[in-house]
Amino acid sequence: MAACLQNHQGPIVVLAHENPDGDALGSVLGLSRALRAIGKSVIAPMEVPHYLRFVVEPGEIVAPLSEWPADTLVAVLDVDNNDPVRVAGADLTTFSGPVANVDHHGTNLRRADAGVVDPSRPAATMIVADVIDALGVPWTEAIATPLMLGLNTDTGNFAFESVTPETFECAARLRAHGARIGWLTEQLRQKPRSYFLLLQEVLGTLEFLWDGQVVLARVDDVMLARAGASWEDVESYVGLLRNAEGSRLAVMIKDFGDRVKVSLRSSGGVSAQNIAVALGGGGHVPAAGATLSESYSEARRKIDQAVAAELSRASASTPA
Ligand SMILES: [Mn+2]
Repeated sequence: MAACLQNHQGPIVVLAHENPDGDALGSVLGLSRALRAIGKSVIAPMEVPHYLRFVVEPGEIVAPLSEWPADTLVAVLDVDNNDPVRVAGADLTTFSGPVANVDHHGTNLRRADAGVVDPSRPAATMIVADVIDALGVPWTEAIATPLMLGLNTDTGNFAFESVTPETFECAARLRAHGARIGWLTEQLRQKPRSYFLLLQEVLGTLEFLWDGQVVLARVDDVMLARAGASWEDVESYVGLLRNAEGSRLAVMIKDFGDRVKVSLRSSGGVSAQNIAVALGGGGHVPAAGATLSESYSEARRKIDQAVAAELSRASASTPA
């Protein structure tokens, strides 16, 4: 991977997955800064979400590309290059040059001209750190900080089961190189005023169902308008609901009028995935979602049915 980047003389376009998170942006910034430090011409196109803009320096991220510069090498980070629909920043299906890939998703098909795919790493930035070592780029705080951002966000602040001893070793290394972990944490905790104003609206819809096993809330664009909020503000609410003591299922419903989108988080033997699948959606056992093309009241009836079915399945298979 390092040799491929090192030997390429033309521009290097660095891409990550759609709906970029801290690991996607951290990987792109860390690798871009390292490659620029050794004189490479780097183009990093991405639509950076509002809550991550604090870490981006002016000019280093550009708008999505509409055409490919001549003699380009593409480095695809934190997503499989064989899944071009999920790759954002440029249309990879129209690219015929060399592609390098760094990813930590187990589903990666491992077909690239160069690459490192390691699902044992809880963040892609851990692999990028190894690539930077192999490139021999001198470490700086500006390179270490975005890599720490990826570690921090993909491990839920070093709190998930995916954290390994190597995760802490990598964090220690980045910290030794000056990674600003306190600043990152402080910035990531900041929420815009609209987040709180919308939360106030959403909490007004809160329902504790099934003796508190299910926590449900709803949001629509009237609430959004009153709070001056965007749909991005809604994303973290389902994670807040799942912290309700005694709950096994959090349900966040986005009501778009003619359709609804349901986000589900489950624990304690309940499968969010089963409910999502019953509603025509999908996802993982602890986190899943579905979109229903009907009004809230129609959709709500189906959601309640699917929840009831899953709760009775879960209590039958896991005796209290
Ligand atoms: Mn990741």
